[in-house]
Amino acid sequence: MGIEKNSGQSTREKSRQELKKPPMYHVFLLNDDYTTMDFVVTVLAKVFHKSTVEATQIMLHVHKNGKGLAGTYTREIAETKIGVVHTLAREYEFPLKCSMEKE
Ligand code: TYC
Repeated sequence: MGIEKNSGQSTREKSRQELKKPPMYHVFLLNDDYTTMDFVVTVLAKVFHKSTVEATQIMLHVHKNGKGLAGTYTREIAETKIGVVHTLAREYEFPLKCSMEKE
């Protein structure tokens, strides 16, 4: 807060750092034998903002193939989403897990 130091850059100029897009991370849901299909669809809808149709498609893809993409985010957001999913899963006593991979 308060008076900013003048960096010597005009308002129009942006540093290389500011222009660079942040690294992005894919968040994957992993299959298991115990988490209910309904719970996975609810998680995809509430945490990853998927429609019921898309959430169901992703859940069935994970069920058949072992893992599936839930979304792609900056590192902090990806880590937060994974934390939310793992906390919810623990609360409801499901072993549902997520993983993340740099894009
Ligand atoms: N395989 C689970 C079942 O048959 C369903 C499931 C789907 C679990 C996706 C996890 O990420 C998952 N109840």
